Amino acid sequence: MAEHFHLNTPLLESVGMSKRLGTTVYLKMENSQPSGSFKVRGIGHLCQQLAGQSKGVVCASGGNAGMAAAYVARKMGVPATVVVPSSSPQLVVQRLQDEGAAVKIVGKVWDDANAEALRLADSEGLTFVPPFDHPLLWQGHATMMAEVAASLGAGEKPGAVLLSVGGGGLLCGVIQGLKDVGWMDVPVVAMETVGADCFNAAIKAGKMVTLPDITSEAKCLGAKTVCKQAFEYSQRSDLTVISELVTDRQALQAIQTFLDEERVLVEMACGAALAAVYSGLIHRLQDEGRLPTLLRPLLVIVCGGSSISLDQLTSLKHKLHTET
Ligand code: PLV
Repeated sequence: MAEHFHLNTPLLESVGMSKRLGTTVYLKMENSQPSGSFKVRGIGHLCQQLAGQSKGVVCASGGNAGMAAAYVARKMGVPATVVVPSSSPQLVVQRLQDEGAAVKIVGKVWDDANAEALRLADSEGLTFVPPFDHPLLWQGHATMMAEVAASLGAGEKPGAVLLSVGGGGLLCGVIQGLKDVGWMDVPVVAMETVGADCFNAAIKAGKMVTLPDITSEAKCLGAKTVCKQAFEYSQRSDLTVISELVTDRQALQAIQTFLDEERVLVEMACGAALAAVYSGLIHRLQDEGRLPTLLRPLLVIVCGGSSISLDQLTSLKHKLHTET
């Protein structure tokens, strides 16, 4: 079996973003992973540890964790079942099936699908693959930061890391990776969309909270409750985690600008992070003194995502411009 399933992804300099921010912006191109997102790092690692002798894996997903589970399971020769909520577009269901997974559509949002996946794991004896809440996932995601450190070379260190938060697995993995390479003092800007903002809501409340519903179009950020480890990191005084929100419209605008400037199409979950640069939020954080004015290079995790196509982009444009 392969040593691992993920690739060492390119670290690209973005001319357009660098020009906007007045500092170098690096893009960690996780969209170019097999299965289309960073998820294969953590899920590959978890499955190697837990699913070797498995009669099958089951994963509940907004889409991308499922894509990674299906890919890894196919490579391991193990059957995969992916449970998605009805909010996942048909194109995601199709891509999961093309990847060889059996797909079940259960419930309205990810939390509903997850309850069904847990039930199936129990009743069918399948290995449960969580999309964001497991130390093995964070360990797998952490490899991203070791790669960035190697690509940047000695002496160069990012001024901040920009990423998206759904259930918080990527955040936990990146923080773990920052620890591993000795960059604990690097602030992390954690982005969500309004309506898929469980991390921001927990920070505001000062405790873990469960959102009543997911109303954002960034369905892959749509966990109602953030994982406990992510919340705990946000409360620590030796780490800087800045939680911010953008609207769906800003995330959509960011996808389009990114497509134009970088010629890469990513989904809304990723657009949330990109929007921090394009909407001027990073500048605002600098003005407010929450990020240094003379920022060292900004590292953007381009988390990717399969839940997008030109048709899907067009339908999002119609939906978000006519609704309000
Ligand atoms: N998506 C999860 C959880 O959905 C999933 O099942 O695929 N960027 C992309 C493209 C993602 O797919 C996700 C998570 C994230 C960012 C956020 O990662 P997290 O959940 O580890 O914070 C409900």
